[in-house]
Amino acid sequence: MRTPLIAGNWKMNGDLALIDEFADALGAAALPQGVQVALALPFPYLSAARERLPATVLLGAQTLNPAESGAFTGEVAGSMLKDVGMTLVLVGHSERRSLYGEDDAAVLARVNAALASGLTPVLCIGEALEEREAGESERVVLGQLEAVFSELSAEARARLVVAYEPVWAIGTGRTASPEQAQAMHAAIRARLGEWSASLADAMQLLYGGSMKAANAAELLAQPDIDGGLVGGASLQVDEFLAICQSAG
Ligand code: G2H
Repeated sequence: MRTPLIAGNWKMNGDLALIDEFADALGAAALPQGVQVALALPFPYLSAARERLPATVLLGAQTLNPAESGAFTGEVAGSMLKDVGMTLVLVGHSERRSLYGEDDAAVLARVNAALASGLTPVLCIGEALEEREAGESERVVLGQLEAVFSELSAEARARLVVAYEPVWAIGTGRTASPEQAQAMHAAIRARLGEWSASLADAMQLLYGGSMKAANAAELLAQPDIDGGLVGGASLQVDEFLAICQSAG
């Protein structure tokens, strides 16, 4: 059985007051047994969040630079994230791909940097609306998966988490139906199975794209959906906790 994982992605939102709100609520509320809970936060808040949030809440960043160190003004290395207690990092989020030009090669370099620093890369893949409408969804999504997985060793592949985030459902309020999401998750798992049955069996596959308390249970009930990558709804602690409860 795969452990469910609910990961909040605050994007460029939040402040210290919100971290304190989460610290109070996540400390007091019994998080559901057997559910991993994680938050991917803006860089400036990572250390404070690690100090204030319970150790059971995994923390991470939303991107990293592929280099180990050096003259890369404004950038952050994986080792720095590790140094301040991070356990995971998002890689290849569609906003990084579309707004900052991160192509498959850039995504692979970041996955490798995360792995080299001992972080869990949460690899985000997903198709745009035009690609879905053209019947290209599976080709695009599996292509993004292959661009990374085909370059990794068997040992490295097993250390990733994959998040399927249809771009047309991100921040739009438009969610993939449970059937649409399940179909793509099943296709991703089947492709992973071509590398290794045990890899496919163990891989945590998250759904992302306007997941909220009202639709989480139905999505999470799908056999190949093991959790969620939650954007907007992760900024309200009650909403986020309700999603975590639905995963239990
Ligand atoms: C997809 C998701 C979280 P939202 O980007 O990564 O955001 O839940 O706001 O659609």
